[in-house]
Amino acid sequence: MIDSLDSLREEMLARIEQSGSEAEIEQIRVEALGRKGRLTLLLRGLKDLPSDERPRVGEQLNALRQLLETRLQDRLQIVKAQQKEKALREEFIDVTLPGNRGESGHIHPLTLVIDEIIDIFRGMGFEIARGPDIEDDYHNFEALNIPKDHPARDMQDTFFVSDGRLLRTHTSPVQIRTMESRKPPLQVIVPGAVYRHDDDATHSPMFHQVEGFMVDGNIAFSDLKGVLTHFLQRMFSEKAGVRFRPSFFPFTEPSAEIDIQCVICSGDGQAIQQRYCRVCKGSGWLEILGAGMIDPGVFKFVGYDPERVSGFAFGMGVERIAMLKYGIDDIRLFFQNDLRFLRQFG
Ligand code: FA5
Repeated sequence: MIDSLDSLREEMLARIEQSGSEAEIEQIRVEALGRKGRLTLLLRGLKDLPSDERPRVGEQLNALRQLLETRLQDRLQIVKAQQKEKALREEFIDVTLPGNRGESGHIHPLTLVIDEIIDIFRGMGFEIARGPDIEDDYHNFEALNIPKDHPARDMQDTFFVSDGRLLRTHTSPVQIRTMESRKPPLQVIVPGAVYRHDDDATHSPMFHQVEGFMVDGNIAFSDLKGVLTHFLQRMFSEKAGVRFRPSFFPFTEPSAEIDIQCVICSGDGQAIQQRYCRVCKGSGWLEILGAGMIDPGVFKFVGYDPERVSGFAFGMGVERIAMLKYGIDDIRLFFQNDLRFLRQFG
């Protein structure tokens, strides 16, 4: 009995010493001191010993139990401390390392330009209206003085949807929708997407326009000229020359196209360093918007009396303005989502 006690002590103390986890320590404790543990069984066997040996052996067994309990407890403290230290080492955060900077997006150049246009017109007292991208024939054409079979319909190659509806080819239908629901005085701009069957370096099947119109008792062509000249000089340069040329739109009379002096070659026509200017094609001028006095026929469609009200309207291509402002010579760059292009506007 005493021999087996000695070898049990040696074995258990060695195993406790080598144990490396809480689970392992618990396993040793159960094996030695659990209900069916080796030491427990020895303690139970005491009663079978001759009575004169019992006190001595009992004393030794109890001493061993106490020793094992103490060592197990000590080992548990050490293992826990080691684990904590290991976890702290592994979880160490070096706060001096440079962080991973999240990439932040920025506003698309077309949105920048639309916002700037809106800002300038707001400063002149214009309010903003919107209309549907899917239009009916009446608002996109008929009420703008473009009857069916009118050759002016060919000016804008149209995408038709079902039920005779179409993707609006310009923002002018919002003129009609606004005048149908409201009375003058009106001073409104309409930014929005428009669609045409067009696709090359200067034409996109989806592009943006900003429509503008002013209607009141006594609006004259000089008002149109003043508003647009102010807008163009704010948008480009105080010194930029502005030119009004006679033109034709079915919904305005008289009509004009407005040119601005080329911002790339400063109206010289000869490109920077004596080369031909690609943007204005050597003319020194760039067409930037269409405009005119609202045709009396249009007023009749919306129930206004052309004898009592007059007004002007204009429509500009946003991409065209952005191309001029930033010196971009291919409209498709705006829609290709090439980050190298877009980042330049951050
Ligand atoms: C119109 O769309 C008229 N509604 C403008 C207007 C409004 C005139 C009110 C009078 C009164 P136009 O088809 O010219 O007009 O288009 C206006 C501008 O849109 C053009 O000057 C051009 O800058 C731009 N544009 C036209 N087609 C495209 C296209 N496919 N891609 C990009 N821009 C275009």
